[in-house]
Amino acid sequence: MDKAAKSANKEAEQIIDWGKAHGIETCFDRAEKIKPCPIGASGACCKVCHMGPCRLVGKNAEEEARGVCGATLPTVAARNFLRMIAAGTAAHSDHARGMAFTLLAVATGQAKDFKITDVRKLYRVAGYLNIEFEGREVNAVAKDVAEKLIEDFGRQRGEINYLKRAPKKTQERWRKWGIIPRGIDREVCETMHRTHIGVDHDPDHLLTQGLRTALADGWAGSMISTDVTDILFGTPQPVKAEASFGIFKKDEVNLVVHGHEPLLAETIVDVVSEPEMTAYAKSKGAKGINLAGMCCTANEVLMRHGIPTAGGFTNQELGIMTGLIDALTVDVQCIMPAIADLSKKFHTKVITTSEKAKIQGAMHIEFDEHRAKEIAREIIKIAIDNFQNRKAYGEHITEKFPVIAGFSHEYIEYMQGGKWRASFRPLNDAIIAGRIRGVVGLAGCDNPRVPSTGLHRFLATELIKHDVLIVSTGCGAAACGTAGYLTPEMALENAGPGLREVCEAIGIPPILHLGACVDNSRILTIASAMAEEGGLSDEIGGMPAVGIAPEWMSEKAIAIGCYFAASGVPVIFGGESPVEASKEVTRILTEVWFERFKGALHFEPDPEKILEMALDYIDKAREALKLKKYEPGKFGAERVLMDMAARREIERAAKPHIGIY
Ligand code: NFS
Repeated sequence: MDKAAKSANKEAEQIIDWGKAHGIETCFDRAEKIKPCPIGASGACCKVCHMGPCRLVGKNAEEEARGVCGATLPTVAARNFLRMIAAGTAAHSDHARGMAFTLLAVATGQAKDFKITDVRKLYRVAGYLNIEFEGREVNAVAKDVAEKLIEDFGRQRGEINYLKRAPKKTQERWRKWGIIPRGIDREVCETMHRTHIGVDHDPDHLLTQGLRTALADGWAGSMISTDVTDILFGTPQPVKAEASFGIFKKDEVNLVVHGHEPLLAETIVDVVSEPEMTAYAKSKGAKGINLAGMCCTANEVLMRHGIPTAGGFTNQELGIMTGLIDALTVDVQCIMPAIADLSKKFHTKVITTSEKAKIQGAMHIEFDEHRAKEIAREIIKIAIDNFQNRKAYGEHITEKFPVIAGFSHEYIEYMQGGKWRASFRPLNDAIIAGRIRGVVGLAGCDNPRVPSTGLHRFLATELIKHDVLIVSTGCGAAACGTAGYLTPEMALENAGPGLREVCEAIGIPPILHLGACVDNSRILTIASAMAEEGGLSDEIGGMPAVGIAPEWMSEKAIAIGCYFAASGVPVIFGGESPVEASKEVTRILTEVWFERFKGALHFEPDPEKILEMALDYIDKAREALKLKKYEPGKFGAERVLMDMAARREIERAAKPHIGIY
């Protein structure tokens, strides 16, 4: 990895250089200009009241520093950290709220442009919620499911619905330490209350509430979002698509969907190929309409429809700088406000679409699920009309890479035995035998403060080389996709011998693209299924599994890291620690959480060390589970993996046409 580069993505670097030559500033330049404030960055600045901000610095700061109110450094660092968890949880969960209310609107006939696409998934979710579904109208079941899920937001007492999807032992740990969330809004509200001046001052007590809030994100907000999106738009299964800037077409209208909530994007997918849309595009001199995605919205439509992706967070300005985007819709989260001004230098129309989010200088067309198609058509027409305004200005890139995406947990189960023998047994057996050393969840943002996407790329290649299977989401998955890593060939060329064998037998890439950031909840489901399958740990804690977010920057990432830690997964984040200033808080996040939950949250800027720590966690977990010591190329006994041919044989004998799970 070239540490001096702004991006590890060659094509991105090419656009950045073009920008430099043309005097165009991007997040990469701003990151260079604005150095992080070392006091705030390490968690030592308290600005929760107006007697401050108090900067708790100096020699022996941990022991002596006090704010005007007397708050100690551990209190301040913990409070700052908690507020990040609350904001992250609020973001994922507010997105989920929108999805749940849309499901309700569909079930009650008020959102005619949407339908229940995956009835099987609806029934599966109804099953989790103890809702009767056999012999009932689909919409009646959907209404009950939506209402039950909506309860999770405003519940004041009791426990979130999906708690019981976690292994019993994991639940017991949560109960013992009092971190079972009651309702999402209640936990976010209480966290904001406790961190107000003069309320909760005990760092451990504060951080325990942080975990309760984070669990409300992972096991409620994010999981609800994943489930409802699958119900409305289909549970993903592998699709072939393309990634990087070369996906934009010179002779077609390029419309890009960027942000997080998939409702508008799905509707655009639905109507974009209507004959009148194509005819309109042709009437304006374009050959057709090319729909593409950016950030997590891209992941949503990539894995369900094979819509190509231009990449993750740091690619959003660069996409505009190709000069080829005619319109870019945005909704909520991870949208750089800089794109509104930047777009003025090109012909791109930036369209904000959420009632919650506007950017000065951007066009605003508010999405409303009750007249979704009408709005989607309006937006497509704006893009088409703008095609004629395209100038030659911009750095055109032709490079693009094939990707395979769409590994839902249901598909992962299916691929290990087909419809009739779907299970997690082969994966557990491969881990037991040492063919697969362990599993890493590679997730989170990409970041202009490091060679962007470079840490993801480095860790992805190194981990698979060491026989670690990767499940990836969000911008982590986009970083792998735009590097050309999400293909089965990647296994042949780069994976260790054991992982390669497994990938070849099942026909999968060594890096599985699981979806958007909210789909980190799929990893929780997979870990729970592995615990239930037996032979490894009987809870999520203790599995040879690690979470890594090497380039994180958003508060959502912190919430995710914490819900994995509370669920029993050691997590390693890149970059400097936001609680660096307090030894006590750092000890709680690492040692204390590990003792209580078998999970932890570390911050480590050096990617080589991240790799070392991850492998060490995996090997120690293998040792504690008394599994065969991992040795490259030497495997223990295991059940024979069912290969594609054998699986097809069973299916052919059973039924001519088969769907997944
Ligand atoms: Ni998640 Fe980071 Fe944003 Fe998605 Fe990308 S930046 S934490 S991956 S787009 S939410």
